[in-house]
Amino acid sequence: PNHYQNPSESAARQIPVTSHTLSTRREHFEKDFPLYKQPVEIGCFSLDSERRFYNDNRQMRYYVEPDRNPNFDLRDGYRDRYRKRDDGVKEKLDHMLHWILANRLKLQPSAPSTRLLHADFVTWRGHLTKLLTTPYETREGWLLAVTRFRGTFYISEVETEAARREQENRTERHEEMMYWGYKFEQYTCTDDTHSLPDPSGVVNTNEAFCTVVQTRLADHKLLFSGEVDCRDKDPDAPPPPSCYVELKTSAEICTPKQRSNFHRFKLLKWWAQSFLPGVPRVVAGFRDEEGVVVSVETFHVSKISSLIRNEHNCWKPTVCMNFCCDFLTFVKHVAVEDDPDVVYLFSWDPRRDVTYSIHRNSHYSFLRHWYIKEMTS
Ligand code: 0WD
Ligand code: CA
Repeated sequence: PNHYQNPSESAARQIPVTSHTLSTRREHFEKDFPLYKQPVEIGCFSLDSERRFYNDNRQMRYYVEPDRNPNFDLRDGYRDRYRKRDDGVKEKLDHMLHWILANRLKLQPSAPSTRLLHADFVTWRGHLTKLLTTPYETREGWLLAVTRFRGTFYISEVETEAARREQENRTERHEEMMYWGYKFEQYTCTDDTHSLPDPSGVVNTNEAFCTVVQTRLADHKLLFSGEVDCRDKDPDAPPPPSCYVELKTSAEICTPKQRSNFHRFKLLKWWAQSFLPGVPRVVAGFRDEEGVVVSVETFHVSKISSLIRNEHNCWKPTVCMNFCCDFLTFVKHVAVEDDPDVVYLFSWDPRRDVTYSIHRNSHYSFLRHWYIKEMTS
């Protein structure tokens, strides 16, 4: 089953919000799979080598299928051909806000109303991925800031203290391994449909192509954006997001224990990330300890959940989607004040419930003045 449904298949669903916390225990979310409409791409944008925004697909790349056993050296160029994005700059929702302003007309319902966007939630795909995997996450908590503005809930992540420490204390080995994923993209992508990949170039992680999709999870209308690695280069391929391909690297699997861990942890993250925007394929490069890709395998997102069924005590898509759905319902109940200066900060640590706190005119505020001004006029 691909798990995308038509609206008619949905039953009336309600969660009782009886307290000021939300449980994340798996057994609470073992219910029928909620309605999740097939995501529709309503736009896209690009970020260039200096992280400048363009309301178009100029950074789109095309997938070139590699050899099944390619021997790609992922360490090549780390010292001399790597321009790393400054991860100290917190961009929050800024690129999405730019996209919304550039596409206001597309987004406004025909009848004028006080509710300007045809969306209940605006966020990054990556934030939703974190919500989907929460019932199974045992290591990293999260902080999500929510602001209700003109009827729409904007969700933007806040870096946790633990994540900040981890970022500051990365080992040289870890820094280099973060490069490997981008290097794999360079071995398998081209800028146009008629040339071959050029691994001799510079890897610049400022560059990005992002899709903007609209969909619905039960009664929550979602508008979110996610970075897309590349697309099928066949002009007759299905339209976006069905032609998109997600690229990943992972350690080579040599033992049953490694295979089980791969199924239980990595495939969960890969499934959640690609299922959300409707990306159907994940191409994985398996690399050895020296950073050499020794094999390449394609995973069809619709088949991932059946691949893992034999795994003892494994994750379930329905738990992920029901938790996300119930969290969004919780947010709607909690974030009642419609004010761009108010942030409801939702906080979660593994083995705990979700809690929240309220902050007015604080450093958590993330909606920009230029955005508020434009959307209020
Ligand atoms: O400032 C922030 N806290 C964030 C900014 C958090 C998450 C995303 N972003 C922005 C950036 O503008 C980036 O271009 O979102 C874009 C990517 O958003 P997403 O698709 O929602 O993020 P996610 O699904 O977590 O990651 C997709 C890819 C990653 O690929 P892999 O295969 O490793 O999952 O986006 C890249 C990375 O290549 N990526 C990021 N790029 C810029 N800033 C970030 C980030 N913080 N995180 C992942
Ligand atoms: Ca990727």
